[in-house]
Amino acid sequence: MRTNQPQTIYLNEYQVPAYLVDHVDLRFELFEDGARVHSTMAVRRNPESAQAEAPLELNGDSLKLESVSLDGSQLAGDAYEEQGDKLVVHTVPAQFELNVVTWIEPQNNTRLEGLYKSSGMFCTQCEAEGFRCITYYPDRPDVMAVFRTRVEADKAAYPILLSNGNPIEQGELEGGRHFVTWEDPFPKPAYLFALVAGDLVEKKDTFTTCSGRTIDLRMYVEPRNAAKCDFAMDALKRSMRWDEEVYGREYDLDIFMIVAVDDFNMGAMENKGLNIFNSSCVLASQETATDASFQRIEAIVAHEYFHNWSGNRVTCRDWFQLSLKEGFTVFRDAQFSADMGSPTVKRIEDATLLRTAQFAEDAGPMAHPVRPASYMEISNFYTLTIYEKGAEVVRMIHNLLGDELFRKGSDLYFERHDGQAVTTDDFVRAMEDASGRDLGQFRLWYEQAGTPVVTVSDDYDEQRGIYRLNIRQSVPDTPGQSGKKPQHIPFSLGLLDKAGEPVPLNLSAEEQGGPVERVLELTETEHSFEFHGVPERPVPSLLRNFSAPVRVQYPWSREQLLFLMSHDPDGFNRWDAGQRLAVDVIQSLVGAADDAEIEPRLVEAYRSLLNDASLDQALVAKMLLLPSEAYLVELADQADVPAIHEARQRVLTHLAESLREELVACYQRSKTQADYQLTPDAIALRSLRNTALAWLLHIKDAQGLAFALEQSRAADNMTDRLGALRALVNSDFVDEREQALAEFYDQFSDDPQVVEMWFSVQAASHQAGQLPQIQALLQHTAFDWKNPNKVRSVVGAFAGQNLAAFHKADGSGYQFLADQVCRLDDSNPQIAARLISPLTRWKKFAPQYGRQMKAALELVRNKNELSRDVYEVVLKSLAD
Ligand code: 7MF
Ligand code: ZN
Repeated sequence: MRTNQPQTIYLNEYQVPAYLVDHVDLRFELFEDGARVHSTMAVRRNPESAQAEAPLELNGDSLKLESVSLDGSQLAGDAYEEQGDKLVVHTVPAQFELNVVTWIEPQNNTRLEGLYKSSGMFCTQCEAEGFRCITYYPDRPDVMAVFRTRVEADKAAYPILLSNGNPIEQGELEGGRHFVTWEDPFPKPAYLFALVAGDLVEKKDTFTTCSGRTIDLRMYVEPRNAAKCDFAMDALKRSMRWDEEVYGREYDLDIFMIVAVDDFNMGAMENKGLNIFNSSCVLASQETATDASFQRIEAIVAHEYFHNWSGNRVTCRDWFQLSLKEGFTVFRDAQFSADMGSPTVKRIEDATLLRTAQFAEDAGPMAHPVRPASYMEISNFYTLTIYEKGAEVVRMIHNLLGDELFRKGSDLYFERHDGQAVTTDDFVRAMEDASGRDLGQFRLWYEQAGTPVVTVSDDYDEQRGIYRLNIRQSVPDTPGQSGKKPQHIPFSLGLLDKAGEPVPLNLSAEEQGGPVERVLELTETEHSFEFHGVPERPVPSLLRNFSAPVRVQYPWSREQLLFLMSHDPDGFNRWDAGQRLAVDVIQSLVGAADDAEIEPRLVEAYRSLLNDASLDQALVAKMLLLPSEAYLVELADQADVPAIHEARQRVLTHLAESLREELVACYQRSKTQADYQLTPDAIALRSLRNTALAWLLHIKDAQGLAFALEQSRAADNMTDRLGALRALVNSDFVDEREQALAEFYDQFSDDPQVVEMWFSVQAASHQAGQLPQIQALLQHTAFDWKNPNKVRSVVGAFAGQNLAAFHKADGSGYQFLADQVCRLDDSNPQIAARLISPLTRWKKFAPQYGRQMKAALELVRNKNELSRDVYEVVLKSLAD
C-alpha cells in the first residue's frame, strides 16, 4: 500500500507561472555510467503574475544536484532547498541567469521518461513531464523558451548527435569525444525537447515547400533497419503536401528528422524538428509489415508531422488542455487518411474504436471530460477520450461550420495564437469568431463526461403523409458528475421508401423537394420533427456517417436492418445495419439452448455479400467482420464473457458451414496475381481473402487448410503470411498450427517488429493463448520485460483481446494480470498503469467475475511503494 497520497491537480487552481524562461543553454556530457547536464536559463519574473515576491520553483525527478549558481555565483547551501520533487531558490532578482548542474543515469532509466538508453543509443521522451528527469526546470507547457543544446559523447560509439532545430557547430574533443550544438529558434515548452545519440544510419531526402524552400528530410535508424525507411519517408512527404493544400500550413525549420527507437512507451512523439518513433510505428517493408501496419505508420507519421502546427507552433496552456492538440491532430490525421484511402472504411474503423473502447472508458471509473477538471498523474490522461472523442468534437465543429468556415476558423486560430500556449476554449472561440456561429452550448462536449444516449421513436400518419421522429437525449452520470445538461448534437439522417429510394425531407407542409439528407441539430432534451409529403412509412437511416459520438437507440426490426444493409446510400450505415443485425442475432444466442435456431436471414445477407462482386469490396470486407467480443461486452449488462464468446463462435461456425462454397469461391476469386500494391482495392481483396480463410479454418475445413499452407508458402507479403498464420493459430489443427508458428519464428526471429506480431497472434488467440501458453511465451528468449512492445504484445494482447481466456471463471486471468502489473510497476509505471485497465471495469461484469476482478485490483492496491500512475487507476476503480 502507498503511504503518502499523491496530490490531485485541479484545473480551477491554474495560475500563470511566476517566472518565465526566455532562453536555455543545455550541455550534455554523455558517458557509459551516467550523464552530466549543465543548464543555463535566462529567467525573468512574469509581469502577468500576481506573486511578485514568489520564490523560484523548479521541477525535478530522480536528479542528483551537483551545483546551482545565480548570475555567475555559486549559491550558498541556505539560499536554495531541494524539496523532494522541487528545487526552490528562496530569493531571486526580477531578471537573472540561473545555472544548474545535475547528474543522471540514463543507463538505469527503465521508466523510459526523460533521457534513457535503448539498444545502445541515448534518446529522450519528455511529454508530459519527462524533462524534469533531465534537469531542474519549470516543467509546464506555458513556459516557452528558445533552446540551444550541445551534446558531447564518444565519437566511435555515438557518431550521430541530434537535438531540436538546426545544427550550428560541431567539433572534436579530447579522448576520442566529439560534440554537436543545435539551436531551435522557435520558443517551445520543455516537453518538446529531444536528444538522440547513437550509431545510426542516415536516410536523406528533400521536400520543396509551397513557397519554394527546400527542406532536408532525414531518418535515423539502426543499420539493420536501413531497408525499412522508404514507406515512412514517402508518407512524410505526402503529409507535408497535404497540410499545405488542406490547411495552408508550411513547414518552418530547414530540417525535419525522424528517429526510430525500439524501447518506447508510446507510439511516437512530435519533438520540434526531431520526431521520435517507436520502431513498430515507423519501420516497414512489404515482407515484414501488414497492410494494417502500413496504414498505421502513414497515420502516425502524419499525426506527428501535423503536430508541428497543431501542438508545437500553438501549444497547450496546461495539461488539462491536452485535447487541444491531440483531438485536433487526430481529426487532421483522420482527414488525411480518408483522403489517402477509402473514407468510408476509415470512418468505420474510427467509429468501431470509439464505440468499443472510448464508450467503455466513458462508462467506467476513469471517465473524464475531453477537458478534464482534475488529475493525479497526467500520463493516465492520454486516453481515448482525449484523443478520439476529442477528434469527434472537432469533427462536429467541422460539420456544423462546413469546409470553408472551418478552414477560416483554423486559419484564425493559427494566426491569432502562433507562438502561444492556449486552451480548448481559445480554439472554440476562433471557430466562433471566424464563422459567426454560437458554440456556447456546444462547449458542453468539452466539459461533460459520458456518452450521450439518443433515443428515437417514430410514427406515421398515413392520411396526412406525415412521418414524425421523436428524439430524446440524455447524458449519463459519471464519477463526480451528475444531472447533466443536454448537448448540441448534429444528427444526420435520411429516409428510404420501400423501393430503397431516398425520400425528400420536407420539414413543413409548404416545403417541397427538400434535401434527401439533413443534419438535425439537437439542443433540447426532447425534439419532435415532422416530415411532410411522405407517401408511405419509410425506413429511417439514423446518425449517418456517425455524425456524433453518441449511442443511438431505435427499435429496428431485423427486416429493417436487412433492408438498410443492402439499400442505404450511406456506406457507413449500411455497415452499421449489418453490425446491429449481427449483434442482435448473437445476443439472442447468449445462454440459449444448443439447438436454438440461428437467424437464416443473416446467412442469406452474408451470402449476397460474398457473391456480389459488383459491391464495393472494401466495404464488403468490413461488413463480413462480425462485431468483436469487446464490442459485445461493451453492449452487455452484467457481462458473462465466456457465454458471449460461445454465442459468437456458434454464429461464426453456422455462417462458415452454411457458406462454405461461397467462401471457397471468394477465396479463389480474390487471389490476385498482380504484384503487391497498397491501394484500397488491393487491401480490400487481401482482407476479404484472409477473412474467408479464417472462417474456413474455424470449421476445420480441409480445403481451407490446404489454402492456408499454400498461402504461407507462396506469400510475397506479411499481410498474407500473417493472415495464414492467424487462421491456423485460431484453428483446431493443433499440429499444423504448432508447425506454422515454429517455421514463422525461425524465419523472422531477427526482426523485433515481426516477433511482436508473432507474440500477439498467439496471445490473442483462444486456441493458442490459454494462460499456461501465455506463461510459456513470457519465458521465450525473445520476450523482454524492459521492452514495452513485448509486454503489450503478450500481456496486453491476452487481457485486451483474448477475452474468454482472460475472463476464465476461476479468476486465474485476473490474478495473472495483477501479478504482472505489480512486477512492472517498479520498472515502468506508465506501462503498468495502462496494462491494468481491463480490470478497472469490474462492475460491468456478472458478479462471479466482477468479484474476482475486484480482488485482483485490491491485490495491486496492497503492493508496497505503488507508483502514482497505478495508484490513481486502482484508487478510482475501487471507489464506490
Ligand atoms: C496517432 O500524441 C494518434 C495518437 C503523445 C504520445 C502520440 O503525438 C502523440 C504524443 C500517446 C497515445 C497515442 C498517440 C501518441 C501518444 C498517437 C499517435 C499517433 N504527443 Br500516449
Ligand atoms: Zn499526438
